[in-house]
Amino acid sequence: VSAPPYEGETYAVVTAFVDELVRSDIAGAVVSPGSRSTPVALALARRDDVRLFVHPDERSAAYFALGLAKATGRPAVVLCTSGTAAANYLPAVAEAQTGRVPLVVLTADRPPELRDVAAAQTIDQVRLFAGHAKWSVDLPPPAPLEAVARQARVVADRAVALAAAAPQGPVHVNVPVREPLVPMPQAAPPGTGGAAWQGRGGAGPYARIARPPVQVSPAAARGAAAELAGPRGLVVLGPEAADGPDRQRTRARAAVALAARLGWPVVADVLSAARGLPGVIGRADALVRDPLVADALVPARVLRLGAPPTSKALGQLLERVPEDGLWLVDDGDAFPDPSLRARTVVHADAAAWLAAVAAALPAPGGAGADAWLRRWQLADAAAGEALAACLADEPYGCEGRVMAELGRVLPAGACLFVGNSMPVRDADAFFAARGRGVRVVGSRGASGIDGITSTALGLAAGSGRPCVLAVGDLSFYHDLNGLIAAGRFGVPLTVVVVNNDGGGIFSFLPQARHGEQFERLWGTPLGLDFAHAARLYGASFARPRDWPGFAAAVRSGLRRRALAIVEVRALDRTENVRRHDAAFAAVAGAVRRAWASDGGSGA
Ligand SMILES: Cc1ncc(C[n+]2csc(CCOP(=O)(O)OP(=O)(O)O)c2C)c(N)n1
Ligand SMILES: [Mg+2]
Repeated sequence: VSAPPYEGETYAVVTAFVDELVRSDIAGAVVSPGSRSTPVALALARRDDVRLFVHPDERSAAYFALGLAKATGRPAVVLCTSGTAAANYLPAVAEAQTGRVPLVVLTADRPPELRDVAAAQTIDQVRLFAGHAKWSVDLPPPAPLEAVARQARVVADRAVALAAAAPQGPVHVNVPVREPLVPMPQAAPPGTGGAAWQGRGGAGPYARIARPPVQVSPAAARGAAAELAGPRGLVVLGPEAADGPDRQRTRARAAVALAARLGWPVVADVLSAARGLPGVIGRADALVRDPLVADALVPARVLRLGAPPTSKALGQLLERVPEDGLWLVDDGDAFPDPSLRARTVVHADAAAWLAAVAAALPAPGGAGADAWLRRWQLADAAAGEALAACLADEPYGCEGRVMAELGRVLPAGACLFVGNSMPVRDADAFFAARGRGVRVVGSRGASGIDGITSTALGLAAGSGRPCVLAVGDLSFYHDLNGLIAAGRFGVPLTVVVVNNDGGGIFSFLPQARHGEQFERLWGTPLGLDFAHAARLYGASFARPRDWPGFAAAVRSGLRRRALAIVEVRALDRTENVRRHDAAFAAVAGAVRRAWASDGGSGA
């Protein structure tokens, strides 16, 4: 194989850097237009083994990359030019750090001699995301030095490996380049043929950065098993880190298997891969809102994985676990417990640790579920029936029922991306698609209402599955720009906009009861007609009038394999609070009846 043409030191070094990113296996690259980023953009675009998305809005672009990474668990690359373009990445970078999403952020920059001297389109980009990034590197400008080429390759390998390592997150590589920014073909200087410039032989990376799982010693597993085992325990699975669907499933199954050994119920957040697995409690949020029901469900010991649960009510239940009773298992090095009550935090490969502890426990007795397990299971089943009955009577526009309907309509293997504010909470309470392998994904790191549409489009592009986004009207407005990705990249997405004309969540908060300036400051009705957004971005648009019409619109959106917007005109926001209360009251009644008619539940 003959060496590629030499195009000057900038292209030689930048091409080596990009070659190494690709060899390290990335989910794709999202590039925004600009001049200073030209060498990196061109080097990426020349690769036919990289999925390249050219997105004109950097804020949306970074969120699109976030979605790509969420779909696959592989780091996604974003690239922009110098100046405020780079600053537009901050929201997605912050979400990537807090939500554990692997991202490699590349910002083109002026070389050092042009910084802080009023050069055009130049801001201080060095460590721009420090505090939000796992690693910040300011590369030297390209030079015809072998050490510089080696460094470019090593930094690329380290960036991808570090982003993907638990806790997954963003790394920032600031890339200064000098003019000329376009290729300058010339005779290759001697010594540019080796591994530094051309890469190692074969397809592998220049530096293999390995992190084999640490084995859990049998003694440590026995110790943990002995301490954990006991009555009235609970395994709680929160929102997943973005380490890919395979690892998420493996971890979820390992948690379920350990719980079976312990004889404990498993409670799964809607954003946990365990939701929908057989026997897993999916109605905890609705269950523990009632004080009397919650009293009967306070666990004596808890093993928690993932991020803190979406459900505030469940979080409050966990605050009642006795001292010494709360264990966390964290794949990374964090202390993800805002209650500050965890007694034991295990930093380990969670799946391996769970399996080792399960193996150290005796097989379950087979005497049938004990009273505690049975109490949870009866309650979950009763809650499911009560919610189904209650929602079936709800008029068109009831927000909770939107989620219940989606549970019926989504095909097996589909993805549901839930926006922040009420959609994720309503999905936690009301979405059920048992046993059909619907993957539910959200962005609960920093829980912003920005970038939701772009993240969903990135997820759709990366997963290749049929995807539905459920999003509030303010959140949808916030990232209208993101819709451009659907048509540009041919990414199909069905967007269900739950339009309650404002921030529905605030009606659940004390600000609503206080009342002063409520609509002006929190309700914030925008009065937008989203049909115009559909027209602008070439989407189909439907505004159904009843539930059969809603189901038909979502199905037809999915069949269309393009951008489809389905707007649900929701009930009044105050009415929405009443209907939530009524549904949860129905659950409480049903659970108490179920327990009363079952002597064995012990409640
Ligand atoms: C970027 C950002 N700005 C502001 C907020 C605060 N916030 C939380 S929920 C919400 C209202 C969201 O309204 P909508 O998307 O319509 O959802 P709904 O509450 O109606 O379900 C706001 C402004 C936020 N989380 N993120
Ligand atoms: Mg709203």
